[in-house]
Amino acid sequence: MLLAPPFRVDLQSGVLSGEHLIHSVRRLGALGGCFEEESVRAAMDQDRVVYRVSALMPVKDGTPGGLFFGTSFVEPGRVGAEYFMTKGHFHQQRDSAEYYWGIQGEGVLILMDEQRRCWGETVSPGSLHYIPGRVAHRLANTGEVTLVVGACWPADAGHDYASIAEQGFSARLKCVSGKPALIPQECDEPSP
Ligand code: S6P
Ligand code: ZN
Repeated sequence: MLLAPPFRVDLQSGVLSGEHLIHSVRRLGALGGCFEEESVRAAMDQDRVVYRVSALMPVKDGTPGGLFFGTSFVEPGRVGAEYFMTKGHFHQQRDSAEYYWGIQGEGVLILMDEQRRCWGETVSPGSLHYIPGRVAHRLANTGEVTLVVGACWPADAGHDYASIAEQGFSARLKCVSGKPALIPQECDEPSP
């Protein structure tokens, strides 16, 4: 017996279709404390969409052995010098890894380990990114069009947003002289 596929992904746009899809949207108004220049963010249009996520969740959230598949759409824009970006998270199950791949646009995947060492990988159509467990991750759009990125992660990974809300990432991605630069926010070694 041959069955039609229950889900589809448009390979050009990253748009998912089928059942078990969850759609979420994050607007500037829901991203208080995320960007360095909070007063600039607060003065902008709070309804402006920063990013959307579509996620295919064919099993219950938390199912061991299951997989989720998603597409993130991050809009172009900046808050001051800082590019529009996702909130970012560690996985609740710290060992859970994830794949990202670039579909459209230009951006940076900002990564930070538990020692708060931060680095970035440039994202572009066809780029493939393995995010190991115990590494927080966030996407920033450094281009002029919507950044579209695919993702696949364990259904029991969960999301720990609280650690990032409390401490943030140790570096911020800013536009410096017209180009993206990852600017450390902390000294590596506190002076004695
Ligand atoms: C899930 C995966 C992505 C993000 C999405 C939005 O593990 O990493 O689907 O959820 O990019 O980012 P955030 O930080 O708001 O969940
Ligand atoms: Zn994740």
